[in-house]
Amino acid sequence: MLMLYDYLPSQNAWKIRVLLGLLGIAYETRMVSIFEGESRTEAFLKLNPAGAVPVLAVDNGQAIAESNAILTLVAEGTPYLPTDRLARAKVMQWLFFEQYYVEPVIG
Ligand SMILES: N[C@@H](CCC(=O)N[C@@H](CS)C(=O)NCC(=O)O)C(=O)O
Repeated sequence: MLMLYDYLPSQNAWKIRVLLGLLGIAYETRMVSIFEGESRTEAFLKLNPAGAVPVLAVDNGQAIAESNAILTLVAEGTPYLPTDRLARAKVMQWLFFEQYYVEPVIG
């Protein structure tokens, strides 16, 4: 079962929740109190050395961080991540746009 390390006010974690929900993928949630230092514990830093949510732990114990990397992992093989090169690059265009122009302002 997928495990999402989450923090409810996080817009980056929200994106993961939305996609998992749209695809009907079952997952478990572990809340991380980022303002209480839970994202800076030794255990959490092993999951994501950047000390931030979201993190998605997959079945084999590996974990992936960075919301848009998680989105592409989850979206692979679905219409949300096309195989056509140009269409796929267009998805990447908006994912990079979001991280550069939108996310820092909200953060
Ligand atoms: N670029 C990262 C940003 C992750 C991020 O900044 N997460 C925030 C919550 S939205 C966080 O966990 N901050 C805790 C900290 O930096 O200590 C992503 O897209 O996942």
